[in-house]
Amino acid sequence: MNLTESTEWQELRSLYEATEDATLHQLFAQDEQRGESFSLQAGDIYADYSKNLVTHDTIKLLIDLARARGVTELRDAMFAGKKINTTEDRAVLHTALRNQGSEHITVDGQDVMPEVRAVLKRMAEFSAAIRNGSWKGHTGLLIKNVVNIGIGGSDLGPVMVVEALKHYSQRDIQVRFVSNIDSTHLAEATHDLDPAETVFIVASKTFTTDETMTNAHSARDWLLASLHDESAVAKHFVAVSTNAEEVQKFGIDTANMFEFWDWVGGRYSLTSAIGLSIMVAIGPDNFQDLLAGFYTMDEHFRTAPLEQNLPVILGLIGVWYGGFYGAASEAILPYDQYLSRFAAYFQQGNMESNGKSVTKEGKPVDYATGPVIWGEPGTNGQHAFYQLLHQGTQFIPCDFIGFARPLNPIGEHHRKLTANLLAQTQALAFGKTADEVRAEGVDEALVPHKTFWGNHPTNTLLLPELTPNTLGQLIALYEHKIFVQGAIWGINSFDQWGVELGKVLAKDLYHVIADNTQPAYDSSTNSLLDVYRKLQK
Ligand code: G6Q
Repeated sequence: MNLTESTEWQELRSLYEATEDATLHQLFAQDEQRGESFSLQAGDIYADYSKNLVTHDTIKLLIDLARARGVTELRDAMFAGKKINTTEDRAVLHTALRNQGSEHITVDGQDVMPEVRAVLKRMAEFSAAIRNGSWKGHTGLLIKNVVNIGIGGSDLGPVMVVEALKHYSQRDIQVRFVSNIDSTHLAEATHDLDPAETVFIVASKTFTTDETMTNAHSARDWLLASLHDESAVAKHFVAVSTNAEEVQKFGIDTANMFEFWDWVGGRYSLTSAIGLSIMVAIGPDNFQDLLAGFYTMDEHFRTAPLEQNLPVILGLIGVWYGGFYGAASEAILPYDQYLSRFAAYFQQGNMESNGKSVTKEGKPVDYATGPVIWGEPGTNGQHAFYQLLHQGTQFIPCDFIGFARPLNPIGEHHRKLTANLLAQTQALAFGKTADEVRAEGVDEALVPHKTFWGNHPTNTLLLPELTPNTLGQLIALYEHKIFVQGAIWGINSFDQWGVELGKVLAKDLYHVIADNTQPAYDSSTNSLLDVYRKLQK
C-alpha cells in the first residue's frame, strides 16, 4: 500500500494537524520527566531525543507505522542475507563483515563467514607487516607512506575513520587518500613522498571506476619514473577488489589482493577489506575493536524492541519531520574535532541510499524521502552557519554528538566544548522570547532581531570516549537509521542508479574534448566547450 494512504500515516497527519503549534517549552512544562522518558541507552550511546516535537502519542503512532511498513521483516531479511537490493539482485550483508557471533550467515546457500574471517586475517598480516617494517619497498627501504586510491564508498569511510581514530594511529606511517580525478589530488598527496617508501592501496570494488583507475595508472607511472623497474609494482601496489581479473591486468599480483563481495555495498564497505588503510593506520587490534563496536549496535538494532530501538526511534523522528514539517535537510554536528569528516561520510551514506523518488516497485512517491545531510564539528559551525539554524526560515533538525572524556585533555577546553554543545541545544529548543529580550532593556527596534523563536528540534548523543569501539557503534547507528527510513518509504536504499547518467555523458564528452571534435550537444554545453577551448590556448 502507498505510504500516505495507510491508516498509520493518516493518523500521524491528524496528530500533526492537532499538535503542530505545540512548542518545546510547553512539552517540557507538561512533563517534568521528559528529559529522561524521551531518552535511550544503546550500547555506549546515551541518546536524548526529548528536544523533539514529539509526544508519547507521536512515538506510538510512528512505531505502529514501522510495524505496518514491515521494518522488522525487512531488517531480519537483511541480516539473513536475503536479496533485499532488488534492482541489483543482491544481498545486503555489511553486518556479516563485523559479525562476532558463531552462527552461519548464508548467501545463495553458502556460509560467508569463513571467507570474511580469512580476509580479515590476511588484512591483519599485511597491516602488521607494514607497521612493523617487515614489508619493505623494492629497494629495501621501510614503508613510511600508504596512499589509498579509491572514490565514493571506496574512499569516504576510510578517510573519515582514519581521521576519527588518529589518536590510535601509528604516527610514523602516513596514511593519505587520493580520490578526485583532478590530478591536483594525486600531485599534492605524493609531492613530498619518496616512491621507494610508499605503498598504494588501489581500492575499487569493480576495478573499472575511471577516477580510481586513472589515478592508479598515474601513481604507477610516478613510482616507475623513480624506481625504473616494472617488478617494483609488486612491492608498492596492493588491491582491494571483487574483480581479480582486472586486478591482474593492472599488474598487481592477486596474492596482494584483498577480496570482498558483491553483497557489500560501497557506502557500507568500511568494515570490509576497503578498510585496509584504516587497519594499517590503527592496527589489527583496534580494527577488531571497531568491528566489535559495529556489532554491538547491529545486535541492538536486531534485537531491541522497536520502542527502545535507537536506530528505529531516530529514523522515525526523521520520517516525521520530512513527512509533516517539510524538513529538507538534517545537520550532524559532532563536538569532537576528530569527527570532522563524519557528516561528509554520512552525506554519501544517507543521500546515496535514500535520495530516491520511486518505490521498490518503481512507482513515484508522493512524500519526501532522504534529506540533505550536512554538518561540521562544533564549535566551528557556531561561528559559521548556526545563525541560520537559530533564526533562519528553514526547519533543520540537528544531531549533536559529544563525548564525556577528551582524548587530548588540555586546560578547560573540554568543559567549554561540552558547555557549548549543551547551550546550543537549549537555545535551539527554547529560544528567547521578545519579552525576555525587552526585559534585558534592549531597544525596541532591536527586539525582533534579538528574538529567538526556538522550537528547533535536536537529538543529543553522548558517549563516554571516542574509541574504535564507540565509533563503530556510532557509524552503525546511522547506517541502521538510514535503513529504517528506507523501509518506511518503501524505497531501495542499496542501489545508486542516479550516479550512472553523468558517468556515461562524461565518457562521451571526454572523447569530444580529447579528439577536439565538433560538439553537437545543447547550446549551453556547446558554448561552454567553445569557451573552454579558447581559454586553453
Ligand atoms: C557506493 C557507491 C559508490 C562506489 C564508487 C566506487 O555505495 O557504489 O560510491 O563506492 O563509485 O566504486 P568502486 O569501488 O567500484 O571503484
